Parts: sequence; structure tokens; C-alpha cells
Amino acid sequence: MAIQRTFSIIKPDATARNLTGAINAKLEAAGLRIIAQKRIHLTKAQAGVFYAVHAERPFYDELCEFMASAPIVVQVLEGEDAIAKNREVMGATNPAEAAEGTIRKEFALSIGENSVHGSDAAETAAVEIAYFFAGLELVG
Ligand code: DAT
Ligand code: MG
Repeated sequence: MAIQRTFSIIKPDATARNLTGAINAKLEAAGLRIIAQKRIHLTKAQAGVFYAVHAERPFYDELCEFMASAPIVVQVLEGEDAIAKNREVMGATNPAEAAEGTIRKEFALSIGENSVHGSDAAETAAVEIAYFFAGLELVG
């Protein structure tokens, strides 16, 4: 596997509990380099565009509401096999099913308030990075 970039979000439940540093420590310990990072506060409409793929799901409105409820930290992570590696460090979507030592096992509150987002494929990573960052902001 080659060096990849992936997109990550530290979600409102985690920023609200001052978990940004603890989450970043887990990402860095896994060998993921944070090559861009900023704290922003999305509008519900902006969250809706980001999660448009889930527009037909029953939890979509609640998800967009949550993502706009408090600041988030958006990040670009770089490393060997970064997309899969980040998904591994994050743990399963539902924290009740997440493996020991993962971010979601340790910090997530529920399947909705699950502390982090991570891209699921190279194509989505590219689209998600471009939604939040200009090329010059990525300092690899
Ligand atoms: P992931 O974030 O692990 O990629 P996903 O893409 O399937 O998971 O869903 C995006 C987010 O939507 C997820 O992080 C939390 C929310 N979500 C998913 N399934 C849900 C459910 N059954 N009830 C409430 N929120 C849900
Ligand atoms: Mg997903």
C-alpha cells in the first residue's frame, strides 16, 4: 500500500468534552500525520451537503443537526494505507461494537454522537478534503 491522505472530523460531542488532544494522540500513535487541521462551526446546510450520501436515511436530519450543534475539528491525515488505518483506529460506527482501544470504544457516546468521522475510500477522501481545504493548506 502506498502513502495516502484521508479526511477526518473530530465531531461536536468530542470537541465539547475537550477530547481533541486525546483523539489526536491516538491518530498520531497509529502513524497518521496531521498535515492540515482547523476548528470550524458548520451550518446545518453545510453539514447536509457533506453528508448528502445519507440524505435518504432516517437519521439524516438528526445527523445534520448534531454536526452543526457545536464546533468541529476538520483534518487531513497522511500515512501508509491512511484510509483503512484511520478507520481501524476509529472503530465501528456503533461504539457498542467498537474494538478495545479504538477512539469510538473509548470516547463515543452513541451511534450518532460517535466522536469522529473518517473517509471510507480514496474517491470520497478526495471529495471530502476538497470540500474543507484548499491545496495550499495541506502541508505534508
Ligand atoms: P461511519 O461514520 O462509521 O462512516 P456511516 O457513514 O454509516 O458511518 O454513517 C455516518 C454517520 O451517521 C455515523 O458516523 C453516525 C450516523 N449514523 C449512522 N447510522 C446511524 C444510526 N443507525 N442512527 C443514528 N445515527 C447514525
Ligand atoms: Mg461513513
